[in-house]
Amino acid sequence: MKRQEFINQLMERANGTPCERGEAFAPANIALCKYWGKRNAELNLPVNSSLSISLGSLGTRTVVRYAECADGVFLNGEAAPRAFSARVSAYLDLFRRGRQFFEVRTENTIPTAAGLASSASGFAALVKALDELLGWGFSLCELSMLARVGSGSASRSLFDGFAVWHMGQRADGMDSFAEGFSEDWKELRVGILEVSNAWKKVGSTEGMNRTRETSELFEAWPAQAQCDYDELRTAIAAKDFPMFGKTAENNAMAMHATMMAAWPPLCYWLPQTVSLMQEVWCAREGGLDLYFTMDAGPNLKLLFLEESRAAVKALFPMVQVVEPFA
Ligand code: 2P0
Repeated sequence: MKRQEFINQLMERANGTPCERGEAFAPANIALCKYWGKRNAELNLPVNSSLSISLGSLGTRTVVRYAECADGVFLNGEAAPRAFSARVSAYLDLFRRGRQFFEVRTENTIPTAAGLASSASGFAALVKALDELLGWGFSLCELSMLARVGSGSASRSLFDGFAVWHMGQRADGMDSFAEGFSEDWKELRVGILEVSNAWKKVGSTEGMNRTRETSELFEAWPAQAQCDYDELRTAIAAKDFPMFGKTAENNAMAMHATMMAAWPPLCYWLPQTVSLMQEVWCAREGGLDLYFTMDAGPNLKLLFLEESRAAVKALFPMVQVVEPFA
């Protein structure tokens, strides 16, 4: 099935009222059980379910209006880089009626493309804004499927707190959507350690495809991810922080292992990434309840509880602490 057919199928359910403009915010999300590998690249259907935590007020705010004779895409107040605009316009193509154009103004409160999941908050904010502008009146489940087509991880950015993205089984992707879940964890903290905010050389889409096609270790990934997904759900329900942290960190390391075994090899880490990881391990040996996760980039996201905040701050003075359930 083509992307356009999938969208058309969903659009048959639209029944809202259009507006002159649409505006929305969506949070960035950090996967604790990662999405890595597609069973269908056209529809962004994953080989495993994933689970994430959203970052509260860190994310993307987007305003969409109609434009006269061409799309205008703006990022943080300036004309967006060509690759960024092209990706947004290609996505808008899925929804245009005739010669219809859009102005998209998007502001990020997180570095773009530094592995801080800004394509996730970007596409999630865009579909929410389009829902208002074009009057679809969709549910969050339906919006998550639209966001998924833009970028897989965007499906999870429709929600605050914890979210799961069900991989689904159907070939048409109609059962591959995300949803929030009711558990919260007030004491949970995410600490962002930025190593670099440079644009990455190999994007996630290419990275995933290369890993799936060439990495011997990838065969083991879907089963491990399913296992980690189940353990994280159990750890969250029981508020078992050591189990939660260990599972998330191990899941991230396993994902990176699959990439390193790809050809050409794929390593998103920089020397400073590795030294920060070693500092975390050393602090943990010293009794600090501290774990990390990492996405397709060099930055670390620390996982800890409020009670460890002072110790974490002392160890990493540059850490940006996020309270996901504030
Ligand atoms: C995640 N990542 O679960 C994983 C962990 C990166 C590492 O989802 O090809 O930008 O647009 O569907 O969503 C990044 O992948 O990829 C990502 P596409 P996306 O957050």
